[in-house]
Amino acid sequence: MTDDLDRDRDLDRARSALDSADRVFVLTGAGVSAESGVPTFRGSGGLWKEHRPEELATPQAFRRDPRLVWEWYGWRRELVSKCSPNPGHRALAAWAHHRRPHVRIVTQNVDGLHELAARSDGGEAALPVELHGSLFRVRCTGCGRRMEHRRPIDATSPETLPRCDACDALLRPDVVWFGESLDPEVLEEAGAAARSADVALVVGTSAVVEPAASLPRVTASSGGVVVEVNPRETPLTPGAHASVRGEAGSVLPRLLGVEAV
Ligand code: BV8
Ligand code: ZN
Repeated sequence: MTDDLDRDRDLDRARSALDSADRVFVLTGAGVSAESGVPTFRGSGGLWKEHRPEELATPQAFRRDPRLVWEWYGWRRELVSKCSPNPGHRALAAWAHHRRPHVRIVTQNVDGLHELAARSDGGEAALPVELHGSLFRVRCTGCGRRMEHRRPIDATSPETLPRCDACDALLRPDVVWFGESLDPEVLEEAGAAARSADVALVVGTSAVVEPAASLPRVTASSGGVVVEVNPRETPLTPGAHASVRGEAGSVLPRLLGVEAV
């Protein structure tokens, strides 16, 4: 019984903070896409469980075995391309549209689901800042050219991996791997949104990956508050103004007053 009472109390505290906020910084992680069928990284059955992260999401791994890394990203791209935004993505998109221009959605996810929700429910205001890049974009390891790329990946051999039309060098996923720096302009845009926000709404992240995990702390150290939506506690929970224990797909439509469309 207390769990429900706690959840309702946190939901009320979260709702009143958001209602009185002028500017809101939203940070999402893999949890916001869990109900769309996209596996999270560190949860049960997470991406890191079946695959060895140190083998896959680093530039060293790609240099050592580009075929294996592309096999993983090709599998993820195939899986994600069959997923749709869930009511959590869609409530965020509709709410960002309604509250524009004072809501900025920043995501650690590379699945493109916030963008899909923005296109159907939210318009420009809901297009996210993608801190870690996109599964559906590639970058040339030779000439640096970036392009959208949605074709299936043939990772049967190193010879069948995607190559650049312009310089024939190997293409790589345009995502940020561990040990790689984030795009400075992207990070600055996210940092500015966090600094100027009255509320940081943090949804579905274990808050362990830096520098993303520190962005809500930037809001707090600039005088704002942190509101969290997550079925489990995270390192951000102790300092949060409210931490709603629940799933994004059911909490966000209620919290944002945008019934699941
Ligand atoms: C950097 C893209 C400067 C690729 C990702 C030592 C050496 C080198 C670096 C470091 C080091 N120590 C620390 C670092 C920094 C490192 C880091 O943070 N490491 C961590 C692990 C300690 N960071 C970096 O390397 C970054 N770059 O710092 O550059 C630099 C340069 C050189 C040397 C040093 C520093 C780059 C980080 C980006 C890495 N790329 N992804 C890809 O996707 O394949 S990170 C990866 O983790 C994803 O992007 C993911 O989004 C991100 C965070 O994970 P979460 O999104 O939080 O997902 P997770 O599964 O963990 O949690 C899910 C949560 O959802 C849970 O809390 C769960 O309870 C909740 N949930 C579940 N269901 C639901 C739900 N919530 C709501 N509703 C539900 N239904
Ligand atoms: Zn090239």
